[in-house]
Amino acid sequence: MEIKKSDFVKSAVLEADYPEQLSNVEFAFVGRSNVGKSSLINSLTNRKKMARISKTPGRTQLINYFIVNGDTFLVDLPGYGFAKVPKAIKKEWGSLIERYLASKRKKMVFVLLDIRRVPTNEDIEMLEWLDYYEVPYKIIFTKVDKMSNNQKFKQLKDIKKKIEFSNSDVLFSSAVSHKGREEILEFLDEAVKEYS
Ligand SMILES: Nc1nc2c(ncn2[C@@H]2O[C@H](COP(=O)(O)OP(=O)(O)OP(=O)(O)O)[C@@H](O)[C@H]2O)c(=O)[nH]1
Ligand SMILES: [Mg+2]
Repeated sequence: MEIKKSDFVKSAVLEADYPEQLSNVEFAFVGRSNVGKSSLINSLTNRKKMARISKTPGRTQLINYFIVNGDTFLVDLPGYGFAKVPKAIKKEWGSLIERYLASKRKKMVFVLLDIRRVPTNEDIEMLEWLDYYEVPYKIIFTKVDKMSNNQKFKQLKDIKKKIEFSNSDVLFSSAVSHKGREEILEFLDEAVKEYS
């Protein structure tokens, strides 16, 4: 997929706020705060700040909808894993994400994992949630520019002690060097065909 045009659509909390579904499947990005969700959306769309314009500072946790090529939504979901967040906010985050996952929308989720970190319990819970709600997902390892190939393969071995996957089944990305961008765009094309 070549992304020729992209725009911010709206922020949403409740399902009633989500924009009306398009015929194409939508792609949501989940992962720890700081893993690079917004940066990846900006990299894919070639927009420097699009996924940030709508970023509300402070406590508000919103689902941000973007549309690409007029026919496909990219959905930026709020990150998890902030150590200092009060319990009430964590609960709010949980309901927001769960409502989205449980919704009947045709969706495919990208789970972003920082290649330099071993997945946390929250990452593992996210994968279990996706299985539970039967949402198709794909793992993308981010920030690969921070590691050499050797380090990368060693790190993948450690990560596999926590979660199961095969190297050929996951994607790799750098929002800095744009490595992996083409593969992800190709994947979007295939997924639109498969899931729409
Ligand atoms: N080196 C490197 N830095 C990255 C990459 N992707 C993101 N970053 C940096 O990581 C930080 C967090 O990126 P964001 O895109 O804001 O992360 P996020 O997942 O959207 O975070 P939340 O919105 O808080 O959930 C920023 O300083 C980015 O510049 C990458 O591929 N390589
Ligand atoms: Mg973000």
